[in-house]
Amino acid sequence: MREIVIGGAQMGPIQRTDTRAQVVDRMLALLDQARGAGCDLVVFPELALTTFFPRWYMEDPAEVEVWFEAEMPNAATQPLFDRAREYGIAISFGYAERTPDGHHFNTSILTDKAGEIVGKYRKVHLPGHSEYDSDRAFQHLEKRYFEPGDLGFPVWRNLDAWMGMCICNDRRWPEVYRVMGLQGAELIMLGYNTPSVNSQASAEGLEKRLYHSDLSMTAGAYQNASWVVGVAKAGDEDGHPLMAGSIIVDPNGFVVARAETEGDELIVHPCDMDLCAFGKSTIFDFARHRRTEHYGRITAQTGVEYPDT
Ligand code: CDT
Repeated sequence: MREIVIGGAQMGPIQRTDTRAQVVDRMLALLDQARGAGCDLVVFPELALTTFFPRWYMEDPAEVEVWFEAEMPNAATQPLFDRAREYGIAISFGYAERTPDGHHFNTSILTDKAGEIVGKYRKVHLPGHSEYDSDRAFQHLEKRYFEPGDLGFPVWRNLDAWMGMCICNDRRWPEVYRVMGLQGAELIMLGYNTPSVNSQASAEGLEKRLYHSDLSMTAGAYQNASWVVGVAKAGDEDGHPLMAGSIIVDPNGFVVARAETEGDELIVHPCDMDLCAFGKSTIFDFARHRRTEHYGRITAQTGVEYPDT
């Protein structure tokens, strides 16, 4: 048995005026809880350090830059790395990254139990648009503020398991899980900020969004015989609701832990990485059953191309 006790550290809303220090204090409180629960690894959401700023249209580059981190760790996040190292807990969290040569990515990092960064992922599937869209009820400007990730979907050996990451909208694309599955991923971690609808206004709309989130992650887990941990930033950010629904999914596609609130909440499950073995060796024995000669379209084209009639 290779058990990793995993904590999904869902975060409630972060308002535009909240400081990094306030947010890191909340993350430290979740890390304290995780220590009490015996966690080996804690997964925080996408863009965990700030409000989901891509909802705001900004033209002034200086106004944009304040949401980005030029280094990691930095003064604001060092306490998180220090506490994680003290507790011997590996962590993963998302943030907006500005590289030394001026590139901007929606990034997440993974540490080992000594607080050293062992993995970095930059979000590949950027939803939304890049210019102000007056037809939209709300803006979603990830394409304006970020470049598509340039690191692919690597996996790393950490805590005696193969681990990979993706971010939010990535979770809806089966290719993402498969590329990591083809590298033996046993655990896929992701954070998300998914715009929602007020549950009082539309319970049905919220139910559908939660279902699609579950469906994407449970399918990715089952079809690649991998654990999947999906962690939300949730609740009302300056009048903009984000859905919750953080889950831990086992390699058979079953949800084994689920958040019940829209606030800061830790979900925990002891995840045995050896549970991946049966699916990987039998049901989805890729080497024996995959027929790549028929999959060319997956990488050769993006949009739909109908056959000539
Ligand atoms: N952050 C993120 O990727 N959110 C998307 C919603 C985009 S709606 C324009 C998601 O797939 O959850």
